Formats: sequence, C-alpha cells, structure tokens
Amino acid sequence: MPNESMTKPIVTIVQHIREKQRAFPTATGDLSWILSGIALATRIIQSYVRRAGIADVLGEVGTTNVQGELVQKLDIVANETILRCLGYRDIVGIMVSEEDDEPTIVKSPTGQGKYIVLFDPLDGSSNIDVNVSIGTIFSVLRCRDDLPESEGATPHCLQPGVKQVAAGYVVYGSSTVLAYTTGNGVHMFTLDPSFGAFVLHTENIRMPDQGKMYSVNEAYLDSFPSGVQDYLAWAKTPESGGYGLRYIGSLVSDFHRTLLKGGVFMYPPTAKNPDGKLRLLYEANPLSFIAEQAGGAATDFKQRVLERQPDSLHARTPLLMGSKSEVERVMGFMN
Ligand code: AHM
Ligand code: MG
Repeated sequence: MPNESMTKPIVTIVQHIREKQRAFPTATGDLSWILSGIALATRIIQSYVRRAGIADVLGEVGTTNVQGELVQKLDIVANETILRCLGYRDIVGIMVSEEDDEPTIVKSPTGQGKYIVLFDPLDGSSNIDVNVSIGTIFSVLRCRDDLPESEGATPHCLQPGVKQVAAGYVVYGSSTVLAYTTGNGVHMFTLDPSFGAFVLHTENIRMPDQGKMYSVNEAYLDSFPSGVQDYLAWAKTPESGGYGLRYIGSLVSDFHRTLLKGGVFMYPPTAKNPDGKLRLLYEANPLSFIAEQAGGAATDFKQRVLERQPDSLHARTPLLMGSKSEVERVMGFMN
C-alpha cells in the first residue's frame, strides 16, 4: 500500500509560482523566471556549503567588504554564483548585493530589464567555519518607470519595502529550505538532494500569533534602549510564564525558527551600531515582507519596516520582528 507521501503530487517551485500566477490572467511569468534563477543559484551555493571543508572555500579572503566585515571565501562564491545565474535573464535590469559597493547594471532599467534583484548572498557568514546554518536572502523590486536613463541604478533601488514584488530566503541547514512570497502568502520548499529540485512542502505558512521565545544578542544588553532592557528583564520573571532564549547569530536561521515556532527576533540599536546592524534592503525588507505575509509583524522600534524610505543602498536598521502579539508586547515596553 503506498503511503501518503508516495501519492502526494510533487510540485516544484517554478510549477508552484506558475500555478499561482494563473489566477492573474495579466501575469507575465516574469517572477517565475527570476525565482527559477534564484533556485538554481541557491542549489549551486548549497553544494559548495555542503562540501566547504573539502572544496577549499573555507576561511577568510583577507579583505573587508563595503560593510567593513571580513569577507569569507564562500561569500565571494555565493555572490558570483547569484550574479552568474540571474545576470543573463533578460528581464533583470539591476542586481545589488550586500557584498558590493555599487549595483550591477545588467540591462537598461528603462528598457527591457524591468526588475531589480537585491540579495545577501550568504547571511551569517561568520558561522561558516563552524558548521552552523547560514542562508541566502533576496528581494525583488520593479525598476521605476519615472526616472531618466541618466539617473543611473541607485535611485531605482532606493524604494521602500512595500514596493517589493517578491522576497524569499534559503537556509542551508540540516536540510536546504526555500521560502518565498509574491504577496499572496508564504510558501516553503525543501531541496530533495537526490534529484536536485525544491519540492513544495507547506503552502500559506502562518507564523504562530504568540511564542515564548526571544532571540537577541544579549551580550549588548547594557546599550539596548531601556524599553528593550525592561522587556528582557520581564521575560525572566515568573509573571511572564517563562521564556526561552534562542540565538544562532545567522539572521536567516533565527528568522526561520521564529516563522515556524513563533516568538520575537530583535537586533536593537547598540552603542557599537546605533542605527542597528542589519541591512534594510538585503535583510530587513525581505524578511519583514515574509513575516507580514505569514501574519507576523516587523518594525524598526518606531515604524513599520516596510514603510521606511531607504536613504542609501547599504542603510542599516534596528529590527524587531516575529509573532504579532509578541512584537506588540515589546513595543508596549518601549512606550
Ligand atoms: P552577515 O553575515 O550577512 O554579515 O549578517 C550579519 C549577521 C546576521 O546574520 C546576524 O543576525 C547578525 O549579524 C549577528 O550579529 P552579532 O554577532 O552582533 O549578534
Ligand atoms: Mg546578512
């Protein structure tokens, strides 16, 4: 007798997005083309991640990136893989990476290249050498049609997160998981390594509305805003009902757990990073879009992340996201 997993239809990510788009007769199929490029790139990246110790891709390169962080060999491999997999897709106009100073113009943003792909090629890369889950985060915007060619690429990219047409992430963990949204819920896929395809495992993921788990680097406690300190003190009291702490130090992995199990993730302003550490365009915006699409919330402790107008490509932001009621609870302490 075949069991249920033997009879369930196998749906890949490209099939899935095509089927979803069928509900919109005017959809062009562009996003499925972009997502298939991202799926290809992340399959290649995961193959390097899985062989990191034997493929001579472990360790630092000896330089720092535009963010002032040490560049790992795998950062470069991941960055180049994404540029190579997406750069030739005719509808991609601009690609912007957390690792690069400037956007890469692939096609005229006022011509055929109508989409912008922004990405953090390997998030959590300081964890690479110690075999902890890392990931790739991406965001897709449409190029603006009100800008002259002479403006260059940057003004096209400086759009608030509400303008995203798609976003997603991949976690290279105990399995490789991809989650995406195009504004119609969040859908999750697992890479089947035996035949190399991302296969749908859950549609319309919902983030639990509550969760007794907080995720923050508490080593910086003394320089957090007083409201955050008060929340963290309260969470340790018996009145709170007992909270747990989980902090991996790879945003994408901490977010993935928060999406599935509930709770809050936060990276508040600190003395070292008064504007927060995480990048608005490559990290906070795509994950906030996913959080909201799954029924959660995301704020910079002052306003909805997705409504922030970025003032530079590598702008940073404080970040608080997760289960709606838990985000509201933290904000209650802030006020
Ligand atoms: P990066 O690896 O792309 O540079 O990302 C920054 C990482 C995030 O993944 C993570 O949430 C954060 O930095 C951890 O910072 P800290 O070590 O200060 O807790
Ligand atoms: Mg990152």
